[in-house]
Amino acid sequence: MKRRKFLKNSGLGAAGLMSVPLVKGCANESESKKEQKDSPPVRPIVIATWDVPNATAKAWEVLEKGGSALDAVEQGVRMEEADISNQSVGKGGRPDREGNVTLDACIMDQLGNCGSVVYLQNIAHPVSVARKVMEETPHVMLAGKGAEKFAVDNGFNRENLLTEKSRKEWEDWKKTSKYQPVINIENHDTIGMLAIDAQGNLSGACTTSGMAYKMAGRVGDSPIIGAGLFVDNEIGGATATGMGEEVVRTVGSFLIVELMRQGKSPQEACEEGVRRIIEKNKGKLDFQIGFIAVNKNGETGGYCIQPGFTYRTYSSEGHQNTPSASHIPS
Ligand code: SD4
Repeated sequence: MKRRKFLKNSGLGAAGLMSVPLVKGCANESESKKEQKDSPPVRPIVIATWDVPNATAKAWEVLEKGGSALDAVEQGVRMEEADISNQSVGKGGRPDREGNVTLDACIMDQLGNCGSVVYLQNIAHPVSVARKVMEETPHVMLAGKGAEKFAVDNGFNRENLLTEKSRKEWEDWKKTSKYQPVINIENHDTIGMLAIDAQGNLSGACTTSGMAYKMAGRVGDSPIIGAGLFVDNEIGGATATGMGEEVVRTVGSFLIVELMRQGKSPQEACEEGVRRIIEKNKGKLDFQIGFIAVNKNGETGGYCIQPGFTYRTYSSEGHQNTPSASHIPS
């Protein structure tokens, strides 16, 4: 679909979507028309943590073809899961301290449905397994061996996710075994993605191999609904990257969506989310957290503790990588 046609459809999608409840709820037709005029038009957009142009381009391609936000975020983050040069996500991810690559991911749609996998091994696309959990099971989260079995039963192939590069780095790390989470790993880290489609619906996904050389069994924020990701179709969505333990402690993404519900802009909400983490840590800030958010109007924001975090957006206005404002100045 050509961009212009897509935009036209976006507008039509918005009008179509909004006319039903407005006509129902209004006393007369002119009131309904006024409310429709006052409602902001749908603004399809994709936003992702870090500079991941292939991922956002893929998600936008899905939206441009009239696809759903849910398909867009799944297809988008799969690009990073498949990219072995990204050692924080999917195949090629850095292992835990025992040499096992263990993946975490979640996905959430416009109806509040969600699915998640934690400590998943040998399966390259955890986000798609998370979607299957959401769509095919009565549960929200599957872990470890059970998640792997579920994936295989549903047609996913088992494969070795530890690349030679990640294995060598792990062998080197074992010489000192010093656990020191790295801030802003090569500007390429956990990927969280949010999208709004032409119908005005919001979805999000988050996927990671977690902190490199973590303890065996450790799970971070990324697959935890409310912590690493949260979407409320009436309000907006948020997602996180960085030290997962700190995001879990503040239920960061849920907090940011609730702050937007109270009237904060996505930028203000991300800043407040980071401020809460800073407050809890009383000045000890030797770690990174980055939040991004989008509201129902397609406005975006991002904020982090340490300089160096960026996020990428793709909309009808074009695509760009934006350096996030940070608590600690650059
Ligand atoms: C985690 N938030 O597992 C993820 C990983 C990450 O920098 O973003 N690492 O805690």
